[in-house]
Order: sequence, then C-alpha cells, then structure tokens
Amino acid sequence: MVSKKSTFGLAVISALLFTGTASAEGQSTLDKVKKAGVLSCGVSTGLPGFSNPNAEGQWEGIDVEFCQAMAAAVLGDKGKVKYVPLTAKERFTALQSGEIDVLSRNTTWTLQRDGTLGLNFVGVNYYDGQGFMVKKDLGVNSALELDGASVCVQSGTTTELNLSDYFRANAMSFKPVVYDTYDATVKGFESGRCDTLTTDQSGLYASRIKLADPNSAEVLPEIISKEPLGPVVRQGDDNWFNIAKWTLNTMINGEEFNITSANVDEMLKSKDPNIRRILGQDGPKGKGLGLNDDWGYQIIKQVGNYDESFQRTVGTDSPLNIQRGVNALWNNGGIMYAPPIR
Ligand SMILES: N[C@@H](CCC(=O)N[C@@H](CS)C(=O)NCC(=O)O)C(=O)O
Repeated sequence: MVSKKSTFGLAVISALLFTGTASAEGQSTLDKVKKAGVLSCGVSTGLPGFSNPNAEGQWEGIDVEFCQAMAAAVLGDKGKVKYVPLTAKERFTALQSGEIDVLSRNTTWTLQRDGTLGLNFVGVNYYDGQGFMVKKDLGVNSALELDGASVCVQSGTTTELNLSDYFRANAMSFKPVVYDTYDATVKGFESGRCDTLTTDQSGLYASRIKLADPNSAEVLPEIISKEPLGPVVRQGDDNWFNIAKWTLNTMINGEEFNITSANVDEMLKSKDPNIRRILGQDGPKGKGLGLNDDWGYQIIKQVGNYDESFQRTVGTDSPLNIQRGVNALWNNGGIMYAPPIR
C-alpha cells in the first residue's frame, strides 16, 4: 500500500521534475537567465524562415527573432542567446528538463502539449495549416487523389497525426515513410522515396525552395489542419510565462502602433499614451515582470515589430515570399491580435 507520506513525496518529486531544474534549485527562470547572462532557446535543426543557420552559421528566422526579443527584454542584448537545435522528437524533453529556457520552434499549440506535457504555450507567432507537396509529373491536383500514396513525414509531429486522421476520414490508405529530421524528409521526397511530402504549409514553402528544381514540385490546394505555431515555456513559473507572452505582445502591438526599429527613438517623443506605455515611459513599465522599464523599447529597437520580423524572415523580403494572409493584424484583415499594454 502506498502511504500518504510516500504519495506526498512522489507528488513533490514529480512537481520538481515537471518544473525543471531552475525551480528544483529554488531559482526562478528569470534569475537563472540573468545569472547565466544568456537565454537558452530551443530551435529546430534547420527550417528556412523559422530557425535556420545561415552560410556564416548564424541563426536566422522568425522563431530565432523571438528568442532575440526575449534576450533584449530580459538581458538588454539580443545577442545573448544560446541556440539549442532540437528535432521534433527531442524538443519537449529539453524544455521539461530545464536544458532550455524557452522553446521557439514552429511548434503547434495543442491540448495534449499544454495539459499532459506540463507546458504553457505563450501565444501564436504564425498561424499555419498542414498541406501536401507532390512532384508535378505525378499528375495529381488534389490531396483527395492520393489514395494508396507513400507519404514522407517527420516523426514526433502533429503532422503525423493529422495525416492518419485525414486519410481515415476520407476512406483512403497511405504508406508512411517516416524520418527524424526535416532535412532527411525533404531528401527522401526529392530522391523519390515517396509520392508526396506533408508538413505545415510554411514548411512546404521552405522545402520547395530547397529542391534542386523548385519548379518540379507543386503544393496541393487542401489545408487539412489548424497549426497555430508559437513559443512554449514550462509550467510552474508564471512570471517567466508572462515575460514570454508580453515579449510577443509587444512585437505585435509595436506593429499596430507603427513603432519600428528605425523610428523607435523618434517615437520616444510621442504623446500617444499607447506608444508611451509600449516604450515603458508610462503605464505598468517593467515592475510587474521584474524587468527594466525599457524592456519594450529594447525589443523594438534591437529586433523590431512583428511586421519587420515577419517580412525579413518568411515574408516578401525573404526567399519564402509568404504573404501575411491570416497572419495580418486583426484590423488589417487577419487574426493577429495582441492584448493591450496598459
Ligand atoms: N508544427 C508541427 C510540426 C513541426 C515540425 O517539427 N516540423 C518539421 C517539418 S517542417 C520540422 O520543423 N523539422 C525541423 C527539425 O526537425 O529540426 C508540430 O508542432 O508538431
């Protein structure tokens, strides 16, 4: 029989495991990061537009810029980030164990990940959905023509789960060809190991430009799922959760109030109360988060607002050339909406 005492002991141990090493040492994640002088950020092993090392080995992408924005807010320097490349399968364990302080890696917000894995999604930095890519010479124009197809897919993803739901719902069969990394999945597709590659649509754009001949492939029209992608923290440290949430909200509000990395110093003279609060001149400032009052200013000055980050990494100023679409602001035809800074 398990005594009350040992049940309590187990609960304490599992709570410590759940909240990671930072809490196990009685230290908040904010204190840990400040002491280390660096933010440990989990990224992918390489997905163009989201998190990808460039030719000089520097990390780039919309998810990388979120890590930089957090470092600017917390440490005053967007360069103080240690990037930890993680496959889909490895990412949640790295966060649960305390190896990383935040996961910023094209990760879909789901109930199971929030509820069962002991994580908290910070918000959404890119609304995505799953699709399929085929070689044009397969002669297929719709995903509904894929009955019996072999499908290249990455393990440990919602992609795998949606794939089987979709084929089952449409009474079709498929043969999964499963890989652990994104690079291997794209190579498998390119070398003809499968008829179609499936992943988040953003990933399909990224895969297509990686092919030796991008024009040999096309993306089918069906979007088979909702993939709200966003940064993730561990449960058990509410202040850190707030810092991550308000970093994202500041980038989105920065766009809404037209504050950019180029005009932010000029904006310090603005009389608009919204702008003054975003830049920490008035309003709640940094106190409630344990940050310096200029945390919002630092995010926008060093990294930029959401639109700057989007266009530079995945948007029209990038090779991916993705339109804002549903990722436009709520007052511009999209669903990107941040709570107010006040
Ligand atoms: N959003 C989906 C899929 C995320 C995912 O890992 N996608 C693959 C294919 S685009 C990827 O990013 N791989 C990069 C890597 O493993 O480093 C999820 O959260 O499960």
